[in-house]
Amino acid sequence: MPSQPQETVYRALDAFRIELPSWGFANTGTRFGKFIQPEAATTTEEKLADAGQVHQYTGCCPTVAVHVLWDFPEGTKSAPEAAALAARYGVRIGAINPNVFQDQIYKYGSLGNPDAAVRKAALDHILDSIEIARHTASRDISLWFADGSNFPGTANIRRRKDWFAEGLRASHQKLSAEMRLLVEYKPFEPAFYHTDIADWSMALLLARAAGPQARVLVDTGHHYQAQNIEQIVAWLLSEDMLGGFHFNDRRYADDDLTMASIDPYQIFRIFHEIALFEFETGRKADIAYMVDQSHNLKGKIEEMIQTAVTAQELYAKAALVDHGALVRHQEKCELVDAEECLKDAFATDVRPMIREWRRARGLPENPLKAFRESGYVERAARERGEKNAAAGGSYA
Ligand code: RM4
Ligand code: MN
Ligand code: MN
Repeated sequence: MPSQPQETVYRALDAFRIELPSWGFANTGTRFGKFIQPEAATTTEEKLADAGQVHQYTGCCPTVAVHVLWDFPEGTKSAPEAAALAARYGVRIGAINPNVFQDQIYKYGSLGNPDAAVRKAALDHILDSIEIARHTASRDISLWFADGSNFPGTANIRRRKDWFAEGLRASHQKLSAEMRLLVEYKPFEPAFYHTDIADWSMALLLARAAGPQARVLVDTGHHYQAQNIEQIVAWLLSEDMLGGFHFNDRRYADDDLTMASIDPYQIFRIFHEIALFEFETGRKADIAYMVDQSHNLKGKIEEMIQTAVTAQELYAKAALVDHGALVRHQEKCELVDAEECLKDAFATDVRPMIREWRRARGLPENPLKAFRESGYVERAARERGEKNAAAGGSYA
């Protein structure tokens, strides 16, 4: 018979899924160059195969987010093949990420571009992405815009806001009933003076302007230092506007380091706000948990397994908070007791319970070890090494 905390952990983990990014499996770098890993994925098929490995050993990553330009070179035509490949490797295509920041036409923006023809091109690409989502049975269209400006006075901030609202509204009209538009924000980079969707409240206003199926996407790396991210999460939950997360960690800016590698308590506090919301409302928050990191030195698949396992641990810890006691302590302003509810749960070593859960679900107790023993990395390095070396590490 599982003990009561054990049952809580089982229930939490049975319900927890986290989506992997296809772009996290290919060689990427910093703006100074790339360090090549011979085993990294070189094609969409290889990205899906590698993501399938993470799911096989952790059991909690059944879907893979894709970037249209990088994974669907022929747009909608590539969709059936990608969906079939995903199935072959035991995963499904998850969120569709339009790419309206790479083409030359987007030099001065996409939906916020002063040129109506460019705005239309961006909108058309988003509409194509929605079409792709229909083919892949994906629920979420995940929108991140690089739009902004670099010097004061060079862009009409108000007009661009209106163009964004217009473009998002037009995109929303094409959604099927079960789809969602997720609007991501980011304070700076690549634009360094103003970014059109710079924070959660701008994303919230634009999501509201877009229509009832639009929500806000919180990328944990997209905040200023010291910003209280869990408060943003609590507010979005209370407004029923939290659509999903891009998890990663950071020390300085949008560093895209491994989730919870720098500050695990941050992710725990986010999960805690969600668990408390679910406890108080009695309903499950409808949130897409996704990873958005593309670290370039650790082994890609190992890093994703590490991420999934850490996410499970922190999610389980948050489930262990004694919510009844916490609410009572909060009401009486018993500050130390209230805070201790969080600290107790965070300090609990959930790993033995998670090992038990894995055993009960037919998963390896130590996913990283099992993956290492499979020899997959060595095989991939042999098969992909030459292709990766030929691609080179330079941007020149
Ligand atoms: C951004 C943001 C988006 C990602 C792009 C490539 O910083 O996090 O989610 O798709 O990078
Ligand atoms: Mn992101
Ligand atoms: Mn980012």
